Amino acid sequence: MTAAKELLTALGVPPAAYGQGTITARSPIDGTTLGQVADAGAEGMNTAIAHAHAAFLAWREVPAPRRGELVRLFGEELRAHKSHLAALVTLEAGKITSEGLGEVQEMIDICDFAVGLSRQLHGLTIASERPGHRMMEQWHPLGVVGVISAFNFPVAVWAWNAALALVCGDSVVWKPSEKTPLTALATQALFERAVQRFGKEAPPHLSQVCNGGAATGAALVAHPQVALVSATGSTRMGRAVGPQVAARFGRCLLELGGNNAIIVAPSADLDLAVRGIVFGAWGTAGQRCTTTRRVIAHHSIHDALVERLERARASLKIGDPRQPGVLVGPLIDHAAFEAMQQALAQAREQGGHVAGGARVLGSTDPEAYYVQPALVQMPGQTAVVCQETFAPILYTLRYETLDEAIALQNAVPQGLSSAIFSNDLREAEAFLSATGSDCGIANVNIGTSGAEIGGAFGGEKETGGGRESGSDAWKNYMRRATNTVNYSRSLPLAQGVQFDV
Ligand code: UN1
Repeated sequence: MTAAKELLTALGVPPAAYGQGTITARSPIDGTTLGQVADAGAEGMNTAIAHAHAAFLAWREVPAPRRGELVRLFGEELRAHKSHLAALVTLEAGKITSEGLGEVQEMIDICDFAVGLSRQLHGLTIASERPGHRMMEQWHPLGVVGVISAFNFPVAVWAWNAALALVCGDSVVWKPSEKTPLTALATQALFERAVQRFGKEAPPHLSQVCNGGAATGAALVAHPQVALVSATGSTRMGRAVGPQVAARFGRCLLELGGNNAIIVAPSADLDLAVRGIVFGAWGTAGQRCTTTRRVIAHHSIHDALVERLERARASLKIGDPRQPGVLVGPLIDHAAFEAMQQALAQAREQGGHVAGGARVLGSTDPEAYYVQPALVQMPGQTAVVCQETFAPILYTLRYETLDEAIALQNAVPQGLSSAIFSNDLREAEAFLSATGSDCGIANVNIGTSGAEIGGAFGGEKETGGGRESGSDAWKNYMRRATNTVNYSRSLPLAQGVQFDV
């Protein structure tokens, strides 16, 4: 409690903001209560959206490079408070220290990206078929952007959305995970500081946070004035959100479950592969949507690889994520632990050989859920392997031909991230080709997690199809207008249509 209070105070959050309310923030490190936060509820959410819409109407008139200046100032606040916010991420989400810092670094990086972008929000000029005409497209601000984020990246994923939305001229309403309300309050406080420094051009309520449960989120999803709902979480959540937003013809950006595989080919550099797999599978306690959940290894190197992975697995340091040398911190809560145990039981039933997976440190930390990472050799890609379990479980499979490996990699419902370790150019390129990996992210000789913000992030199939952060993902946050201007003295019709008046 004290540590959280110190951090929140340093980050500018007054104690009253986390002194009472129905949402309890707990640290997965030891189960202690960090604070109580109020649930905005549907009413609070609707009020926030009305305010956000008014803010949007003002903000869209501020020139984009000037909007970028606000995001630049926010990036400065993040730089200045990086260690405090990172420590709070560690406390509330259970990430190891370097990953907490990495998460805040992703926020800083997307701010930098968005600042540059604020001078590059460009449309095309397109050849018109009519003489004396010019055709072009413009990108205009879209409206209120709703962001629903998950506990595992409690602040970075919001920042990917908010930094872009703000330079694009939108306002933002954020519904964070109920499991991580405090990091959201802290981020909001830093944003408010940036607004103060920026001055009056920023309307009030430009970016707001509404903590809350299902009813609060549902109000955001249902509201006709929320032009875009960007939601990160489980496929189950996306299945509920997507159709509701579609029913009101709103826009959705979904970033849902992954079931990411690494193919290890005979020519692979096994040192690299082991390093990539160990971090990808067991780092972050398996709680990234980009976590490596499957290894598909060529039969000629399978046993050697598994042996090395098992050695690495057994030597990983599990425990308090603030301690140096720890790679595997706690699972977020008891439900996550139960889900992991259930998946391991199913894996055994389906013919798997399980190493690890047991609870540890239960006697010293009875209210925290630390587990040994699990390595599970499977006889085939059974039902349990096809589902995403948000825990450090790695399934291994064998293959004979690359076609077979790619078919296995693609034969799951999710399509987020994927990788091949191979020093054979033909294999690597085949994996990246149209007939290769069907994922939104496909890598060669690096793991499945830890994507940089400069690329578009997201995936296909049950991952939801959304793309956020880099590349041209900004287009999600704007509306496109096609404009044709006639500067001639006649009115020719398109497609050569003639008519007389
Ligand atoms: C997530 O787990 O929701 O690629 C996002 C990565 C991070 C983002 C993960 N940059 O692992």
